[in-house]
Amino acid sequence: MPLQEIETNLEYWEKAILGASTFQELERLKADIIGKSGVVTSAFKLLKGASADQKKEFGEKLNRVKSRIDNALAKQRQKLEDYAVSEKLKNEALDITLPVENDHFGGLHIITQSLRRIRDYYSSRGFLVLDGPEIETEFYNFDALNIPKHHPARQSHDTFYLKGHDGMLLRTQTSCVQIRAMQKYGVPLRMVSIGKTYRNDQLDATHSPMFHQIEGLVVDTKPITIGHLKSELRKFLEFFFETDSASLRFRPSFFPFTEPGMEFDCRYTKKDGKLIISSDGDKWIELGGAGMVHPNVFKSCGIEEEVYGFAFGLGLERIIMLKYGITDIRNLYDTDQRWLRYYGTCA
Ligand code: FA5
Repeated sequence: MPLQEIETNLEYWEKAILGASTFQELERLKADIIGKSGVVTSAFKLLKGASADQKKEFGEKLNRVKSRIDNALAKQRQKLEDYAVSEKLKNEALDITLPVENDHFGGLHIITQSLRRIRDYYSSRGFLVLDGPEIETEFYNFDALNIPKHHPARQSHDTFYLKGHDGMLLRTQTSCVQIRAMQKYGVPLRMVSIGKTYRNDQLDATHSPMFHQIEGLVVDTKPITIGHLKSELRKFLEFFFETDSASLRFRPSFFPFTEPGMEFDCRYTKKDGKLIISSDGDKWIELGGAGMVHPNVFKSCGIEEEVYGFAFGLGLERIIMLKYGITDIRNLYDTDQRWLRYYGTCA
């Protein structure tokens, strides 16, 4: 094809390229115009026998034509690719309005369900429901709780310390939130905190290196007694275990942040292999620790006036296990769908 004809055809070819609706059409046009035996390629070949001046003049013109064809091809290729992607996305989009094929919906884990129930219970009774950091300082986890350095109680909590961060640790108890709360809100105060705690305990049927604790604290300038503590714990256990008669007993124990300190047990009975919390029970089961707040704890929170208070702490997993007859704490962290479904965690 003579060069003049090539130049006149240029716009026509560009239009054809930019109108191509498939990759095949585009490839065919490319082959016809600039492919091995395409018209433009053939015209280049004709230049071989031309004079130097002709080579220069026609060569430049042909190069210009080729470059416009290349541009048009690239532009249309991009357009077709974009279109293909958007079509693919459109076709692959999830239509969430379609009915699901089975009825296995997700659900809240039994720990989350219990945690929320307990928070709602305390919040409806006027307690502040607070959270604290899981990465704590030695001050909040130990010092302020009257557990000085080298005190044996520090060793009894097998603590995870943070490498390279002096004095930072994963909290071993939620009692640190007591301190933060007294510092922030002062007295009077009624608070609970439920959250994760960590200890370097060997994983077995009743111990996990990560578990949840429930912490409660009531402080006032008016006298508060062990009687108040006992009544508060009884109310909570009746609520949690859904019984109208829980019976509690205290046994002396030692927590450096309480004076006196005690552990509390609850009466239970076994019926058809299930444990029932009831004041008619003939056995006792240990549930947690409690006591009257030690004066040194008030001091470390900057409280100088005469105040009274009690505190208690228990393990969430342990009371869930008792309530639902779960014999191995590890089941709570496994992802066995049948187990989860059985305990109402997924439908
Ligand atoms: C404490 O941690 C005290 N801070 C509780 C307290 C609060 C006492 C306020 C007095 C006043 P203790 O180390 O006993 O106490 O732990 C409390 C509960 O956490 C235990 O009764 C148990 O139910 C649970 N617990 C402890 N270690 C583990 C573990 N490794 N796995 C699961 N639960 C655990």
